[in-house]
Amino acid sequence: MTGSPKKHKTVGIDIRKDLFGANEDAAALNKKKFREHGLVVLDIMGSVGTGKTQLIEALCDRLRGRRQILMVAGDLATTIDADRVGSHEIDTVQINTGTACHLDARMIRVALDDVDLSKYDVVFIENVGNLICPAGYSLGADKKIVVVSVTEGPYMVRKHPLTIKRADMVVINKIDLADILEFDVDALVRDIREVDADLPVFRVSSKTGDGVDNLLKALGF
Ligand SMILES: Nc1nc2c(ncn2[C@@H]2O[C@H](COP(=O)(O)OP(=O)(O)OP(=O)(O)O)[C@@H](O)[C@H]2O)c(=O)[nH]1
Ligand SMILES: [Mg+2]
Repeated sequence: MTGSPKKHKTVGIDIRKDLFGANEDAAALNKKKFREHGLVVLDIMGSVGTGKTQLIEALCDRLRGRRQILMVAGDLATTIDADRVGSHEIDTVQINTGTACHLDARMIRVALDDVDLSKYDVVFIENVGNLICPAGYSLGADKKIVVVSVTEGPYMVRKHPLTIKRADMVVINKIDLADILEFDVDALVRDIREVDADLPVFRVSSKTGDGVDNLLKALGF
């Protein structure tokens, strides 16, 4: 062979680093803004139908007159959850994500850009219903709360250990249905303990109100 060898260029692109790195930066900015306004911000995630909205409604009812609340609803296409929480005289901001299975920090920034955050003490963010995508995206919230419920079957925690690992709290919801469904709540708690022995776990029925006051207390309200 004659001539100089061809030059080859190899570029390593770490998609995870680029994507998640940009999100982490945006989340840090959100966090700074939330701190400036003295807000408590909770990112509530969980599979479809575990009771995220019902839990937020229960928390809002108990905080009525004590805290000014804003709810941010993440949903692919509808305003159903925002309307439900709005019917409790709570201000809401809807984010329709279209095809995205999670909220990200930039969406939160854009959605809250023209909102006067000084009016509020607490922001409940309801993430898009699933147990996979939301866990990887920080929003700048103080806590990530994962809601699992007894209607999803016994394997949710074992199948989604990473989501549990990234949570600050787990709510086991719909405990009012545990006996009817012959659901072993203690076994689910053990599964959670396997992933993180110290993770705070709350047994709640957002419907009957059981355990909601305990959760509020743990949240510092
Ligand atoms: N029995 C019982 N039903 C509940 C409880 N919490 C929620 N539900 C019911 O479960 C269904 C789903 O509740 P949602 O609050 O809409 O659940 P979600 O997690 O917000 O659902 P998506 O936003 O669609 O992901 C509704 O029919 C609720 O009334 C509970 O603690 N006990
Ligand atoms: Mg909902």
